[in-house]
Amino acid sequence: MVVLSKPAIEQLSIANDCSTFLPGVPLVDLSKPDSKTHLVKACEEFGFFKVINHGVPFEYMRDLETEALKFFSLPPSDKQKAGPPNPFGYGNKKIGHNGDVGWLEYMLLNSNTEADYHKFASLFGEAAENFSRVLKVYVSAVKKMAFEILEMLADGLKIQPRNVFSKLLMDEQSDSVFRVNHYPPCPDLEESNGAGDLIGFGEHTDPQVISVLRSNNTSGLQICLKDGNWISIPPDHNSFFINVGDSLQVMTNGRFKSVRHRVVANSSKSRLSMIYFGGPPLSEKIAPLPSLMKGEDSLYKEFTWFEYKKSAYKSRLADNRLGLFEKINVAS
Ligand code: GA4
Repeated sequence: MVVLSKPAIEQLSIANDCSTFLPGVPLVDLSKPDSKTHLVKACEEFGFFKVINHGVPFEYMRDLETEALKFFSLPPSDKQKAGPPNPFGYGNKKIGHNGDVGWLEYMLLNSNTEADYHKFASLFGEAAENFSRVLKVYVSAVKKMAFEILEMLADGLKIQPRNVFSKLLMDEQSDSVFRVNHYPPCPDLEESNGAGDLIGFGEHTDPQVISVLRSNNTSGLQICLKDGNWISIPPDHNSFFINVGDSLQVMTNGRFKSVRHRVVANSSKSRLSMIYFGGPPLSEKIAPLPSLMKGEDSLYKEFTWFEYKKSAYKSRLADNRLGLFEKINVAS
């Protein structure tokens, strides 16, 4: 990672220092029989929750973290062999193509084709075999957990078939992404003396159906509550944090909230997060499920995931991407 000079740091935005620590974020124990009710409530209230007893062995997380850290410690010229993220590859500070920047470096992979892992790993010689192997093991375990959560959500909402959400991610053509973010420590933050937090990854909502995040024990993740206040999420390397994405908000006609979130940089510790973004096939029509409408008007115009993605890639990170697809319902 190249260390930024002072003026470069100043180009990055500062989050207004309005974050508070609230221990009230939903925690769902997946092994409990009543967890589906808690999952639904968490998606309605926060669009975000933490899961424990998720069934993913800790070694899977630890092994991938070790391999990812090895990758990020390579010289910049080696990491750049993966190519700029277009949409997959290695990125440093620049996020998307419309001028967003953050205090991080990252890799983006197509999580639906193992071939992509091999292609990525093969750029780094023999040692990369391990990377590709642990990535495959981790991603398939996390996907399995995501499918299960989506099926429990369908049960909790009392809709059928129970794979109504999970089938989108299970589809061979599912457009899912895997991201590993490395936020190096930012020592200059100490000098800013409470002036605010440097943005590691700017505020945004995730466009997909569901996102599954696991990080090391370094803080940084914050979510925005319904009242507009930001809260810091205490890290927990044994657990997963789940976000509702824009597509799930639409499918539930706004009943579930796609959570706005961001990451602030840390002055002394590096943060490593790995995120699976479960998305539908490109041709999939995204619209509120009739079984959830119960006489309500649809809040959204129907669109395909391809159309949504195309418009998302033209947007800035903080934009309200769903705005373009909202229906103006005229009361009769
Ligand atoms: C946010 C969620 C995922 O990280 C991501 C991001 C993508 C990217 O980094 O290339 C986007 C962003 C994300 C939404 C708006 C566009 C696209 C950067 C950006 C400015 C991989 C995704 O799918 O959408």
